[in-house]
Amino acid sequence: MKEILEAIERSAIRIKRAIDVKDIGYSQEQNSSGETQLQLDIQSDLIIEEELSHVASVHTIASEEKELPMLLNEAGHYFIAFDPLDGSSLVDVNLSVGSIFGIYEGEFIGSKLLASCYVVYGPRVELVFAYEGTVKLYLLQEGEFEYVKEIHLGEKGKINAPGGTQQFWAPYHKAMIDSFFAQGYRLRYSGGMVPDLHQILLKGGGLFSYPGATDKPEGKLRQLFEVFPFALIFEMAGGQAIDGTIRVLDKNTAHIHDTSPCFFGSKHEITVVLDVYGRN
Ligand code: P6P
Repeated sequence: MKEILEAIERSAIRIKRAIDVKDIGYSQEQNSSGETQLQLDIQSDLIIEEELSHVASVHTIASEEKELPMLLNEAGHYFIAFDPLDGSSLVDVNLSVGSIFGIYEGEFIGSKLLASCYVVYGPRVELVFAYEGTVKLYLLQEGEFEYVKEIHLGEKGKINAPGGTQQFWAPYHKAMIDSFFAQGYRLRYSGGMVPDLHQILLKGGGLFSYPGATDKPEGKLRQLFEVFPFALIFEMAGGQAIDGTIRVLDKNTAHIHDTSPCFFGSKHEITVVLDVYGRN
Protein backbone atom coordinates (compact mmCIF):
# COMPACT_ATOMS: atom_id res chain seq x y z
CA MET A 1 0.00 0.00 0.00
CA LYS A 2 2.94 2.34 0.69
CA GLU A 3 4.09 2.12 -2.94
CA ILE A 4 0.60 3.04 -4.13
CA LEU A 5 0.47 6.10 -1.87
CA GLU A 6 3.91 7.15 -3.13
CA ALA A 7 2.77 6.76 -6.75
CA ILE A 8 -0.28 8.92 -5.99
CA GLU A 9 1.96 11.54 -4.40
CA ARG A 10 4.22 11.61 -7.50
CA SER A 11 1.12 11.87 -9.71
CA ALA A 12 -0.25 14.76 -7.64
CA ILE A 13 2.96 16.76 -7.98
CA ARG A 14 3.00 16.23 -11.76
CA ILE A 15 -0.73 17.06 -12.10
CA LYS A 16 -0.32 20.24 -10.06
CA ARG A 17 2.48 21.27 -12.45
CA ALA A 18 0.21 20.56 -15.44
CA ILE A 19 -2.63 22.59 -13.91
CA ASP A 20 -0.30 25.55 -13.40
CA VAL A 21 0.97 25.61 -16.97
CA LYS A 22 -1.11 23.36 -19.24
CA ASP A 23 -3.35 24.66 -21.98
CA ILE A 24 -6.83 24.24 -20.51
CA GLY A 25 -8.49 23.93 -23.87
CA TYR A 26 -11.00 21.25 -24.69
CA SER A 27 -10.01 18.12 -26.60
CA GLN A 28 -12.06 16.63 -29.44
CA GLU A 29 -12.73 13.60 -27.22
CA GLN A 30 -15.59 12.70 -24.89
CA ASN A 31 -15.38 10.44 -21.83
CA SER A 32 -17.67 7.48 -21.21
CA SER A 33 -20.15 9.79 -19.54
CA GLY A 34 -20.37 11.89 -22.69
CA GLU A 35 -18.49 14.81 -21.13
CA THR A 36 -16.08 16.67 -23.41
CA GLN A 37 -12.59 16.07 -22.11
CA LEU A 38 -10.20 18.89 -21.26
CA GLN A 39 -6.60 18.45 -22.35
CA LEU A 40 -5.92 18.45 -18.61
CA ASP A 41 -8.28 15.50 -18.04
CA ILE A 42 -6.34 13.45 -20.57
CA GLN A 43 -2.96 14.64 -19.30
CA SER A 44 -3.86 13.83 -15.67
CA ASP A 45 -5.17 10.40 -16.67
CA LEU A 46 -1.92 9.56 -18.47
CA ILE A 47 0.20 10.74 -15.54
CA ILE A 48 -1.61 8.49 -13.08
CA GLU A 49 -1.59 5.52 -15.46
CA GLU A 50 2.16 5.91 -15.91
CA GLU A 51 2.93 6.23 -12.20
CA LEU A 52 0.73 3.25 -11.22
CA SER A 53 2.21 1.12 -14.02
CA HIS A 54 5.47 1.06 -12.02
CA VAL A 55 3.78 -0.43 -8.91
CA ALA A 56 4.01 -4.26 -8.98
CA SER A 57 1.09 -4.76 -6.58
CA VAL A 58 -1.41 -3.09 -8.92
CA HIS A 59 -3.37 -5.62 -11.01
CA THR A 60 -5.90 -3.45 -12.85
CA ILE A 61 -6.77 0.23 -13.10
CA ALA A 62 -10.05 1.87 -14.12
CA SER A 63 -10.26 5.56 -14.94
CA GLU A 64 -13.32 7.76 -15.18
CA GLU A 65 -11.74 9.04 -18.41
CA LYS A 66 -11.57 5.59 -20.04
CA GLU A 67 -14.40 3.28 -21.13
CA LEU A 68 -12.76 0.04 -19.96
CA PRO A 69 -10.45 -1.10 -17.16
CA MET A 70 -6.77 -1.71 -18.01
CA LEU A 71 -4.75 -4.74 -16.85
CA LEU A 72 -1.31 -3.66 -15.62
CA ASN A 73 0.12 -6.75 -13.89
CA GLU A 74 -1.42 -10.25 -13.60
CA ALA A 75 0.62 -10.83 -10.43
CA GLY A 76 -0.77 -7.74 -8.69
CA HIS A 77 -3.81 -7.80 -6.42
CA TYR A 78 -4.95 -4.19 -6.00
CA PHE A 79 -7.62 -2.83 -8.35
CA ILE A 80 -7.46 0.98 -8.45
CA ALA A 81 -10.32 3.14 -9.71
CA PHE A 82 -9.64 6.84 -10.08
CA ASP A 83 -11.06 10.14 -11.28
CA PRO A 84 -7.90 11.87 -12.53
CA LEU A 85 -9.14 15.45 -12.29
CA ASP A 86 -12.60 15.76 -10.82
CA GLY A 87 -14.32 19.07 -11.50
CA SER A 88 -11.72 19.95 -14.14
CA SER A 89 -14.06 22.48 -15.77
CA LEU A 90 -13.53 24.64 -12.66
CA VAL A 91 -9.83 25.13 -13.50
CA ASP A 92 -10.61 27.90 -16.00
CA VAL A 93 -12.33 29.92 -13.25
CA ASN A 94 -9.48 29.15 -10.85
CA LEU A 95 -11.52 27.13 -8.34
CA SER A 96 -10.14 24.09 -6.52
CA VAL A 97 -10.24 20.67 -8.20
CA GLY A 98 -9.11 17.21 -7.16
CA SER A 99 -8.03 13.64 -7.93
CA ILE A 100 -9.86 10.72 -6.31
CA PHE A 101 -8.62 7.13 -5.85
CA GLY A 102 -10.33 3.96 -4.62
CA ILE A 103 -8.02 1.01 -3.87
CA TYR A 104 -9.99 -2.27 -4.10
CA GLU A 105 -8.92 -5.81 -3.15
CA GLY A 106 -9.28 -8.12 -6.14
CA GLU A 107 -12.38 -6.58 -7.76
CA PHE A 108 -14.26 -3.33 -8.29
CA ILE A 109 -17.08 -3.62 -5.76
CA GLY A 110 -17.89 -1.47 -2.71
CA SER A 111 -17.40 -4.26 -0.19
CA LYS A 112 -13.83 -4.78 -1.45
CA LEU A 113 -12.75 -1.15 -1.05
CA LEU A 114 -9.67 -1.27 1.16
CA ALA A 115 -8.40 2.31 1.07
CA SER A 116 -9.25 5.70 -0.41
CA CYS A 117 -7.25 8.78 -1.26
CA TYR A 118 -7.94 12.20 -2.68
CA VAL A 119 -5.80 15.20 -3.57
CA VAL A 120 -7.09 18.80 -3.47
CA TYR A 121 -5.39 21.24 -5.88
CA GLY A 122 -6.26 24.60 -4.32
CA PRO A 123 -4.31 27.50 -2.77
CA ARG A 124 -2.30 24.60 -1.28
CA VAL A 125 -2.05 20.96 -2.36
CA GLU A 126 -3.38 18.60 0.28
CA LEU A 127 -3.80 14.83 0.29
CA VAL A 128 -6.13 12.70 2.42
CA PHE A 129 -5.57 8.95 2.83
CA ALA A 130 -8.05 6.61 4.55
CA TYR A 131 -6.85 3.11 5.45
CA GLU A 132 -7.23 0.66 8.33
CA GLY A 133 -9.75 2.86 10.17
CA THR A 134 -7.90 6.17 10.16
CA VAL A 135 -8.11 9.23 7.89
CA LYS A 136 -4.87 11.18 7.62
CA LEU A 137 -4.27 14.66 6.18
CA TYR A 138 -1.00 15.58 4.42
CA LEU A 139 0.21 18.96 3.07
CA LEU A 140 2.59 19.36 0.11
CA GLN A 141 5.58 21.41 1.27
CA GLU A 142 8.74 21.83 -0.82
CA GLY A 143 8.05 18.74 -2.93
CA GLU A 144 7.15 16.43 -0.01
CA PHE A 145 3.76 15.50 1.51
CA GLU A 146 4.09 16.19 5.24
CA TYR A 147 1.70 14.55 7.73
CA VAL A 148 -0.56 17.11 9.42
CA LYS A 149 -3.23 15.34 11.49
CA GLU A 150 -6.00 12.74 11.67
CA ILE A 151 -9.46 13.84 10.48
CA HIS A 152 -12.54 13.21 12.65
CA LEU A 153 -16.13 14.29 11.97
CA GLY A 154 -18.34 15.69 14.73
CA GLU A 155 -21.73 14.12 15.49
CA LYS A 156 -23.42 17.16 13.91
CA GLY A 157 -22.08 19.86 11.61
CA LYS A 158 -22.91 23.31 10.25
CA ILE A 159 -22.38 22.97 6.47
CA ASN A 160 -25.00 22.09 3.86
CA ALA A 161 -23.68 21.30 0.35
CA PRO A 162 -26.74 20.58 -1.86
CA GLY A 163 -25.79 19.19 -5.30
CA GLY A 164 -27.89 18.69 -8.38
CA THR A 165 -30.43 20.86 -10.18
CA GLN A 166 -33.08 22.11 -7.76
CA GLN A 167 -35.88 22.16 -10.36
CA PHE A 168 -35.51 18.37 -10.71
CA TRP A 169 -35.37 17.55 -6.97
CA ALA A 170 -38.19 15.61 -5.31
CA PRO A 171 -40.36 17.98 -3.23
CA TYR A 172 -39.45 16.10 -0.01
CA HIS A 173 -35.72 16.49 -0.84
CA LYS A 174 -36.11 20.24 -1.36
CA ALA A 175 -38.05 20.56 1.91
CA MET A 176 -35.28 18.65 3.72
CA ILE A 177 -32.52 20.85 2.24
CA ASP A 178 -34.49 23.99 3.15
CA SER A 179 -35.01 22.69 6.69
CA PHE A 180 -31.25 22.52 7.25
CA PHE A 181 -30.88 26.13 6.09
CA ALA A 182 -33.78 27.15 8.38
CA GLN A 183 -31.74 25.67 11.26
CA GLY A 184 -28.80 27.92 10.37
CA TYR A 185 -26.63 25.57 8.28
CA ARG A 186 -24.26 27.47 5.96
CA LEU A 187 -24.40 26.96 2.18
CA ARG A 188 -20.98 25.76 0.97
CA TYR A 189 -21.07 24.43 -2.62
CA SER A 190 -18.49 25.09 -5.35
CA GLY A 191 -19.49 22.37 -7.83
CA GLY A 192 -16.25 20.54 -7.12
CA MET A 193 -16.90 17.33 -5.18
CA VAL A 194 -13.37 17.12 -3.77
CA PRO A 195 -13.09 20.62 -2.24
CA ASP A 196 -16.78 20.54 -1.18
CA LEU A 197 -16.33 17.30 0.75
CA HIS A 198 -12.86 18.30 1.99
CA GLN A 199 -14.40 21.39 3.56
CA ILE A 200 -17.03 19.32 5.42
CA LEU A 201 -14.36 16.89 6.65
CA LEU A 202 -12.05 19.66 7.89
CA LYS A 203 -14.77 21.93 9.30
CA GLY A 204 -16.18 19.22 11.52
CA GLY A 205 -19.18 18.02 9.57
CA GLY A 206 -22.49 18.68 7.86
CA LEU A 207 -24.13 17.21 4.78
CA PHE A 208 -23.16 16.87 1.11
CA SER A 209 -25.96 15.57 -1.08
CA TYR A 210 -26.26 14.65 -4.74
CA PRO A 211 -29.66 12.93 -4.89
CA GLY A 212 -31.47 11.01 -7.55
CA ALA A 213 -33.79 13.41 -9.36
CA THR A 214 -36.10 13.41 -12.37
CA ASP A 215 -33.21 14.39 -14.69
CA LYS A 216 -30.79 11.87 -13.17
CA PRO A 217 -32.69 9.14 -11.27
CA GLU A 218 -29.42 7.38 -10.34
CA GLY A 219 -27.62 10.63 -9.53
CA LYS A 220 -24.55 11.98 -11.36
CA LEU A 221 -21.56 10.88 -9.28
CA ARG A 222 -19.82 7.61 -10.20
CA GLN A 223 -19.78 4.75 -7.74
CA LEU A 224 -16.26 3.40 -8.18
CA PHE A 225 -14.33 6.62 -8.86
CA GLU A 226 -16.13 9.15 -6.63
CA VAL A 227 -18.91 7.86 -4.35
CA PHE A 228 -17.30 4.73 -2.85
CA PRO A 229 -13.88 6.33 -2.12
CA PHE A 230 -15.50 9.24 -0.27
CA ALA A 231 -17.92 6.88 1.48
CA LEU A 232 -15.00 4.97 3.01
CA ILE A 233 -13.33 8.24 4.05
CA PHE A 234 -16.50 9.57 5.72
CA GLU A 235 -17.13 6.27 7.53
CA MET A 236 -13.53 6.04 8.79
CA ALA A 237 -13.78 9.68 9.93
CA GLY A 238 -16.85 8.84 12.04
CA GLY A 239 -19.59 9.83 9.57
CA GLN A 240 -21.83 7.93 7.17
CA ALA A 241 -22.51 7.64 3.44
CA ILE A 242 -25.86 6.45 2.05
CA ASP A 243 -27.88 6.57 -1.17
CA GLY A 244 -30.93 7.78 0.72
CA THR A 245 -31.84 4.40 2.14
CA ILE A 246 -28.81 2.07 2.29
CA ARG A 247 -25.06 2.35 2.91
CA VAL A 248 -23.51 3.13 -0.49
CA LEU A 249 -20.67 0.65 0.05
CA ASP A 250 -23.29 -2.12 0.20
CA LYS A 251 -24.57 -1.28 -3.30
CA ASN A 252 -24.04 -3.56 -6.27
CA THR A 253 -22.05 -2.27 -9.23
CA ALA A 254 -23.15 -3.64 -12.60
CA HIS A 255 -20.87 -1.46 -14.77
CA ILE A 256 -17.70 0.41 -13.85
CA HIS A 257 -19.31 3.74 -14.82
CA ASP A 258 -22.45 3.24 -12.72
CA THR A 259 -23.56 6.24 -10.67
CA SER A 260 -25.40 6.45 -7.37
CA PRO A 261 -27.41 9.03 -5.45
CA CYS A 262 -25.22 9.95 -2.48
CA PHE A 263 -25.38 11.64 0.92
CA PHE A 264 -22.14 12.09 2.87
CA GLY A 265 -22.24 13.54 6.36
CA SER A 266 -22.09 13.51 10.11
CA LYS A 267 -24.29 10.99 11.89
CA HIS A 268 -27.01 13.50 12.83
CA GLU A 269 -27.54 14.76 9.27
CA ILE A 270 -27.56 11.24 7.80
CA THR A 271 -30.18 10.21 10.37
CA VAL A 272 -32.37 13.07 9.10
CA VAL A 273 -31.90 11.91 5.48
CA LEU A 274 -32.79 8.30 6.39
CA ASP A 275 -35.94 9.53 8.17
CA VAL A 276 -37.07 11.77 5.28
CA TYR A 277 -36.30 9.22 2.54
CA GLY A 278 -37.74 6.41 4.63
CA ARG A 279 -41.07 8.23 4.78
CA ASN A 280 -41.30 9.06 1.01
P1 P6P B 1 -23.58 19.88 -10.52
C1 P6P B 1 -17.98 17.94 -11.27
O1 P6P B 1 -18.41 17.96 -12.63
C2 P6P B 1 -18.79 16.87 -10.56
O2 P6P B 1 -18.56 15.64 -11.17
C3 P6P B 1 -18.43 16.82 -9.08
O3 P6P B 1 -17.13 17.21 -8.84
C4 P6P B 1 -19.43 17.77 -8.45
O4 P6P B 1 -19.77 17.44 -7.11
C5 P6P B 1 -20.64 17.64 -9.36
O5 P6P B 1 -20.17 17.20 -10.64
C6 P6P B 1 -21.36 18.95 -9.54
O6 P6P B 1 -22.50 18.69 -10.31
O7 P6P B 1 -24.71 19.20 -11.27
O8 P6P B 1 -24.02 20.34 -9.13
O9 P6P B 1 -22.87 20.95 -11.26
